[in-house]
Amino acid sequence: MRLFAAVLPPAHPLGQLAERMGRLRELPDADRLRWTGPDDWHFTLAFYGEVPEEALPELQERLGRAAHRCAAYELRIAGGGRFGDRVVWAGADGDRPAMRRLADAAEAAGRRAGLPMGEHRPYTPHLTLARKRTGRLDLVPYAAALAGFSGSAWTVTELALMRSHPPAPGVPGSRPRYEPLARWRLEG
Ligand code: 3AM
Repeated sequence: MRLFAAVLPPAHPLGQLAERMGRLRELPDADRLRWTGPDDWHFTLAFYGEVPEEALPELQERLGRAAHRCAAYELRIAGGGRFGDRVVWAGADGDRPAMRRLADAAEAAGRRAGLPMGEHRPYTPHLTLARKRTGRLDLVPYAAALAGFSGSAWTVTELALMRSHPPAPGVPGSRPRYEPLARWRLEG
């Protein structure tokens, strides 16, 4: 099963972001992007890829330990950016060093559980809002429309293990569905 670790923002900041996203969806060519919605929104901490069933108990055990070591922290959804011409995302402000420590701990949990984690990349906290479908599209105006956005702060108190169900093959507009499998309180 396809798994990743994430931070799930609460309803209020998600609603604020949804309101701002209205502006982005009015930009020219917005229909050439595949948009995500508040039900999907999360900050990925670490991506585990396809995890065999038998590796799940150890991954959960390791994630539980990671959450035990990491402290709760303040976060807000703020600003935004793009990954090249592929992805438009909203960013995070607040205790970013604590977010990075949590992401590092989630990545280390995967590695210690024996999962092939790939190379370690610098962590960019982001919440994916849209992905390009096809062709060339300048995403700068979308990122610019998020400049100055700052949602309400909240305290991140949990780490979630998420399952990603792939989109239905051959169904236009079909999106992956995300399901929380387990959550742990941050207790460090
Ligand atoms: O929602 P975001 O974009 O933060 O991009 C994928 C998504 O994160 C990411 O994992 C999350 C759940 O699917 N993802 C998918 N394939 C990936 C890969 N090969 C990946 N991240 C890193 N490497």
